[in-house]
Amino acid sequence: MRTAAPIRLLANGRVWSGAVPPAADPDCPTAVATIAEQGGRIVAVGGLDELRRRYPGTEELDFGGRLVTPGFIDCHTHVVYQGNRAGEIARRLAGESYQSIARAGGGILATVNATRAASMQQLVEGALPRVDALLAEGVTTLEIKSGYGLDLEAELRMLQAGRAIGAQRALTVATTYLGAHAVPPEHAGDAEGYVDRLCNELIPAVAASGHADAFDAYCERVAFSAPQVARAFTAARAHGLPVKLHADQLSNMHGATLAAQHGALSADHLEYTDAAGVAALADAGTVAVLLPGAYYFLREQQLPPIELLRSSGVPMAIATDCNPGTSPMASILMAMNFAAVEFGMSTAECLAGVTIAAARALGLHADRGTIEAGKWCDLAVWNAAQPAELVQGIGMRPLHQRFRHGQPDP
Ligand code: DI6
Ligand code: FE
Repeated sequence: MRTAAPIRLLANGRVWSGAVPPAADPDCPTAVATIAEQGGRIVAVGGLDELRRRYPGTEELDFGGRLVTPGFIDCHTHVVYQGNRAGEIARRLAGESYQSIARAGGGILATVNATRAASMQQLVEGALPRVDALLAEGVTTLEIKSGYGLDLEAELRMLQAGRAIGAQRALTVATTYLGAHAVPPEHAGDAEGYVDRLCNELIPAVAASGHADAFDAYCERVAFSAPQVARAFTAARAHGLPVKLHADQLSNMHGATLAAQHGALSADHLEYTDAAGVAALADAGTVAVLLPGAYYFLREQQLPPIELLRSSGVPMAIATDCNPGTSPMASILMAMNFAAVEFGMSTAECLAGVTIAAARALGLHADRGTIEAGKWCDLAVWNAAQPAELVQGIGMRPLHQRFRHGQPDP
């Protein structure tokens, strides 16, 4: 006979559950509560006395009145890559644009060359310091994109590296096949030919491998046009991969509308998205993923339409976009701080942005992103009394402890 897993009471936390939307919860209120955990799941949230009566004789752990939030979710990263592009910062500070560096063979293609030359093990080892920095800030779910391989073998190696990272750390990894990130060198000047290959060979093979949970594309003048992305999205969805889009980052390519038309999980960046794009996102239920690290690092001037997204009820997620070229930032707390300072997002929006909205951007909101019975017991316990401290500070290392599926980090 199998015995049920024991129940544990995680007592005396100052809990921000994330279950109330930011618009209805602008002050991010917390309540002292106890979380009952069994088999990695939350089975109840309530008062300690009540839960002691309901589950007598169970093990108890005391949070000492610390702030407890859902484990953070970084829903847009490129942490798997090889090489570095540190040389580009001097060129950009001297006035060269990101687009012109990309056209001259730098940018994404520079990382593609280094990534193609790396083994799966080298990719994992290269990514782990970045991943560990995110874990040290309470991240329990991490999206990892491919897109620096661009041929079948190298893309599969990147995706498998993502899966291996999820196996080597107490972490859920969602992998995304970023097959339309740049036109690979073999197809230079022939984006259409590459998109044909993507639709006919690469997407079917990657989908069949089971190594990708979603498909992503970069819709930009330096990357792919809206009609090219539309073709790739149609193929991806036909092969069972939900889609996401790097949309309207550097120019208004009507990417938000395109993403919404394809029922995308998320449209990401959105600096140049117009009112029609926001309305399309709202209608489709597509999440807006805001990436203030890239905005900061590229010294962008065009702010994403935050007020319009807010008033239209589009869920807003916040992610690091951790990548070697445009957002070399492995800090989810810094992304939240930038979202507040640069984009004017409220504390409640910043918190929701890295929890429930981020879960939604990955299609994983049914079982993570809030502290509620039935969800995974993924928690971050903070040396803080109130959520605003997490948004306000920079470099403060406020994490006390992380719980993933009910298990505390050692
Ligand atoms: N995400 C991306 O994938 C591109 N920009 C962004 O914000 C390019 C990343 C790179 O330059 O490597
Ligand atoms: Fe990105």
